Amino acid sequence: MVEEEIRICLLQNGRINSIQGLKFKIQILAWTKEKILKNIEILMRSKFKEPKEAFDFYDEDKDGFLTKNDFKNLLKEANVSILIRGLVAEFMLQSFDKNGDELVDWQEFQAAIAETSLRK
Ligand SMILES: [Ca+2]
Ligand SMILES: [Ca+2]
Repeated sequence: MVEEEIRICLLQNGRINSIQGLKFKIQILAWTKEKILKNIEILMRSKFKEPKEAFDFYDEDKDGFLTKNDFKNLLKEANVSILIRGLVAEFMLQSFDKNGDELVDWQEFQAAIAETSLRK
């Protein structure tokens, strides 16, 4: 699924509050995992020397945790459309966050990154 198709789906569906919307959300999440991680990987490779540098950069308040908003900033730089950025940020937060505190610490971030080919 390409970004343009998602855009069209969004326009057709309007609000995501129905079964149709739920199906659509699942489609996005499936698309997200491969495509978004790839985009992030490219972003990280071009902008940062190592994942820790990226983590520290997006941890704006330097408290050692990434929030949903931090992920939105990351996705913005990874050229993810603003239409799906919130949804994707939510998805990333939920899939990276292992202890359920709605925050992603360095350990969790590192573990998530290790699943991609970003490994050094
Ligand atoms: Ca933070
Ligand atoms: Ca966490």
